[in-house]
Amino acid sequence: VTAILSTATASAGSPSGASGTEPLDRIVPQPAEVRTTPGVAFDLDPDGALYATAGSGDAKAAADFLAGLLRKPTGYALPVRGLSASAKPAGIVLALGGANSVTKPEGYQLQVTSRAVTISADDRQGLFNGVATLRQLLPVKADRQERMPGPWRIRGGVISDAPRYAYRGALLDVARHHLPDADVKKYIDTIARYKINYLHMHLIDDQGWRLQIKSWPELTTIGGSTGTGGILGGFYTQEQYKSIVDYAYARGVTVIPEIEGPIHMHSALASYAELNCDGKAPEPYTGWLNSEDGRLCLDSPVTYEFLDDVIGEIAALTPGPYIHIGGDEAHDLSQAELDGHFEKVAKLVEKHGKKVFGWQEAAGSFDPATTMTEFWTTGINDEQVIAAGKAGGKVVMAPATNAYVDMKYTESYPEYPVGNAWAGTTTVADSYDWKPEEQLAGLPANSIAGVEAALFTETVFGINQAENLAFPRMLSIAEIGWAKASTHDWDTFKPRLAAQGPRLRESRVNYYPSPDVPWP
Ligand code: TNX
Repeated sequence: VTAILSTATASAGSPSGASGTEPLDRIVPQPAEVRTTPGVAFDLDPDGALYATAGSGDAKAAADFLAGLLRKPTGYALPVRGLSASAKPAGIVLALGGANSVTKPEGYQLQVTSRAVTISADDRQGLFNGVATLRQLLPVKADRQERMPGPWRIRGGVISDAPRYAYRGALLDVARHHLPDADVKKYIDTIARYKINYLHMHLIDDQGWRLQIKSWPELTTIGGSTGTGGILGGFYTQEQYKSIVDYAYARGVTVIPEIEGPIHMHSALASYAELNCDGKAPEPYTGWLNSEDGRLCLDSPVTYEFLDDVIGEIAALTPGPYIHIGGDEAHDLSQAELDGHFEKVAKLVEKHGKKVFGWQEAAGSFDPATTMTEFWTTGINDEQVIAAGKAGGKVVMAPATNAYVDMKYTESYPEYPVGNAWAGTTTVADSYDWKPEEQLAGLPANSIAGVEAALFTETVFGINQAENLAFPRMLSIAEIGWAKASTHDWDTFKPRLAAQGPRLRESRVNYYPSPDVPWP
């Protein structure tokens, strides 16, 4: 066993594997600034501890998260202790605010000396981002879910880092096929490693309603009973949803729930007759394309009483700032119908204390200054999206041609019907080969909030297939969202991406070993 383990570790390591450390330039996403201190390394002490800024729940949360990751593979106790302002302890230090001020939102400084590993940040996200980087400086065996022999050595140096964009998202469609909560958490584990900070949960669509709403219980008993192709129905109780939200927060990820509308709502219409214009509930829908009977009854006051209840319950369960109100593909509605619907929904979202996020089809119907828009293609509402950007609105770029990770990698991927192809095939190189600021001519660059990798799941049956499509392409999107535009280069990205293979493998992430990438 030892021989196998050491082979795995050596093959995953660097050319400088002799010193037993990971190089500082093998990180995804690429940090803003990296300086190695030659000849210096930190060894984790079997009796060592973590120190978190005393009185800071955020520093303690980041330290608890890191300690929780390290205890199993190291077998060390790694207690988390309070750090007073003047102390300079040996060990791993998580310092919020104070001397090493970083000042950029979500930024951090990670310093490794022979005595201490110090992550300093000015905000909670910064600490979690520093932890994500530190994980990639640890030997690959740190990702093993069993005790491994030391040493646990980290190369000396300083990394100063901050993201290019504030929004780095992953859309996970749990509506087309339900994904059990434990699998959603595993997905969160993986995206958090790469500093993805928003999980956009596509909770509702024609084929399934996945979140328990206590005031409208049939949404889940009927609307949640099935999925695309008639399989993988299911839903999250409010407790399960809360536990997903908490799990994400404990890893630096904010959940954004999406409810759809005015189309893509067949699962609601199938659950309650009174939501239908003709007062009759259709059968649940299990087809692969959009339902033709999935449009809300826009003239009925019941529709908006219903949405008020739903948005109210979701808002109460969701600490994050946004509720995504869908809006995509409502091609058959007039602009007046769209405006009327989105204005009412936006009011409800605001009434329940949240900010509005919506697909680009809704852009012209909102107050651009207070809403966030999600771009997925050119040719729909382009002028309104540009106008929103010019008026101070923020836009998230999720171009289907590059960032929809439900697209097949190649035409022969795989032999069975997993993956869509309507936006073309998307190799790993393609997922990296795009620029947020070049997607929509005329959109001001400073209106771009960030990027999102979307995994729609009509063709995805469970976590193994979800992971195979999402990874490694998610890492391309993470890199585009985080790293400086000036370091964007496939040839230097490729080996950094390759180095993640062994880590993903140790974590049992079923990534696609694309031939684009020189995996070790
Ligand atoms: C388009 S683009 C959709 C989804 C589908 C997806 C499949 C957009 C916001 N909507 O309803 O699931 O394509 O790739």
